Amino acid sequence: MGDSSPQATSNRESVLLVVVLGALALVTIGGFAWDWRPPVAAEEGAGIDATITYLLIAAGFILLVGHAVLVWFIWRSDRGDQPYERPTRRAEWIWGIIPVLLMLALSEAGVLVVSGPVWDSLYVNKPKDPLVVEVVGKQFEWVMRYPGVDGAFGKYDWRYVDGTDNPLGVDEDDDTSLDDVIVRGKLFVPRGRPVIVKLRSHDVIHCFFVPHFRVKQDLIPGFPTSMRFTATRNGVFELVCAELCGLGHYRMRGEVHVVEPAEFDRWLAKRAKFGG
Ligand SMILES: [Cu+2]
Repeated sequence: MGDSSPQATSNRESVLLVVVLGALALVTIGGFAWDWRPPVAAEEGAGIDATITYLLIAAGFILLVGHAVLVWFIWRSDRGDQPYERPTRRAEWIWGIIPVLLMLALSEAGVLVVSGPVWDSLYVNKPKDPLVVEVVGKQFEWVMRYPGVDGAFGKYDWRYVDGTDNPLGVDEDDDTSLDDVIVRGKLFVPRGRPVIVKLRSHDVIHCFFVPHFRVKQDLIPGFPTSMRFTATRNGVFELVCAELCGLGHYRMRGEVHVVEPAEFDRWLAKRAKFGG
């Protein structure tokens, strides 16, 4: 028969705890080693990646240190059947506050410092000569609209929506809409030029997600919003809806085509205008 004294049982439990927490630590470290992100294809991507990496390392560090301290405390306070001695009130306060301050510095202040520059480039600084394009999410497709040479988008109204000829409900009596260009499923953008994407939803909540650009923005019905990116590599990138939006959610995919600026101009000029 094995030793079944309280001391031996609690030692066995401590060993088991160390094994479980050790396995957890290995999984955490493995998560860092495996690079699951697709290669970046937008200027802002590097800053967003830095923020994600920082958060993972900070959270992983806190997890590992927290568990190491936990194991140490359990080990240290394992006195068999001796009564528990409560530390002083002062010691409890000090050792309660120090981790809180450390976590605040790591998670809040650290993120502000690391993500500050990319936040500015996404939300504060005005981009130079941006291309403005409208992207509308609807069950279950992406519809893009370019403003044409006048640089203005025509008005739209839900009463004019027609699934085949006018998916966005653009008002044909508005002169600024005549040169608008509407494209379904494919977003063409020039390489190296900032793109402002005006986003709105036609029906339910969707989410504009281009993994290679590290951009993801929800589209809430009734609340038009916008986001921006500057593509750095030519190619075709996946555009997906990252918000469960109905039975056809899985097929709500599009393509982002990044091409040279001259090629983009040629492509846009060849598209049919809304006014015919
Ligand atoms: Cu969707």
